[in-house]
Amino acid sequence: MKQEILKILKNSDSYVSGEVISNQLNVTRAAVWKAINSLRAQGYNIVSMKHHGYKLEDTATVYNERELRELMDRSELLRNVRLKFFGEIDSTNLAARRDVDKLSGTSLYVADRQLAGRGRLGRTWQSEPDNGIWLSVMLRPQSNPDRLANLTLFAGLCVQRALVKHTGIEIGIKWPNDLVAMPSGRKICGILTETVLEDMQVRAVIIGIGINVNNSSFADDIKHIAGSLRLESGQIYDRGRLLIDILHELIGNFHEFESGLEAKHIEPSWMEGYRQACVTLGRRVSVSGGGEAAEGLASGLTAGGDLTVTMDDGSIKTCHSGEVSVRGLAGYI
Ligand code: BT5
Repeated sequence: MKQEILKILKNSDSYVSGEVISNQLNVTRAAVWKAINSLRAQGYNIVSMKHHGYKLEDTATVYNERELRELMDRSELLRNVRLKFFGEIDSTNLAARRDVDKLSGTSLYVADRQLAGRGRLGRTWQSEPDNGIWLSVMLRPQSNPDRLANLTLFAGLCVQRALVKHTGIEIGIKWPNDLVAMPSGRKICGILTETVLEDMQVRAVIIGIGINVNNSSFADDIKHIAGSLRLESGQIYDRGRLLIDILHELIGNFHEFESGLEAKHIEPSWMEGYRQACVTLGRRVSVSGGGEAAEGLASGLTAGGDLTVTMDDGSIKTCHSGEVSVRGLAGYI
């Protein structure tokens, strides 16, 4: 019944009386009142006025499975994508992993809060409720695993494009795939891509994306590096609509990524776009991983997405994402 009441309220610009709703649904006024209260508890902003009835003010702050499903169903591209929404979960990447053998096709996992959000190299991702987009997309590309090495860069580029289009904020990519607001250099988004293999064949790829959207503050240990879309622009964003734009960019362009995989040794066409968005290139960096950190200049990006660094001793180091940590010397970038 809640679903039907929402439909009635969404279709009306003005107040709808309890009597009209109860007649239309053939239920008592008390039942309508109870359902309205339960919808309010779920975050729907339903106002009531004596002698006029109920009105749904806006759904921008509502972030749940019902609203997301409705938005996805309006899109031809997303209609057939499976959605699992969690108020709370350990990690959306782990939720996807648990489904690898159970489901086929493209699936989306979204949570309002993660209790064990994961970063790369065993690090943690802080995922407080109400303000962020914590999502994982599970895709099933037909490819050989080493060809997928730069998927994580491609995902970063897609999310960067969607965020720039949606918010107008200047956002750059810190190699390999942190999205940072410019010029502050604060980290708005992190991406964790995992490949699930079976007999050296790709069973699934899970692209986990964490975006600080409406956060107004952060825990002490990350407050010097973290930023949010809201802190950059002063605006509050509708997480559902933003998420849909991200999916359009990512899933909509995935065939471009896959077709680039066929052309062996040839740089994929999207790589130039990545280079342009990458704020690490041309900066001094410190490279660490399996040894002492050393400094140099981030000088280029290979067709496979590796970062080349001209070290201060004149040698050239090729950095693979996941194996090294590249820290900018001027702030976080
Ligand atoms: C990342 O790792 O940036 C990848 C983060 C991926 C998170 C998504 S959320 C949905 C999906 N499910 C998951 O469990 N994970 C994915 P890395 O480059 O290792 O960065 C981690 C570091 O970023 C931490 O060590 C902190 O310094 C910092 N950090 C943690 N939480 C942050 C936040 N909310 N905003 C900005 N920085 C944060």
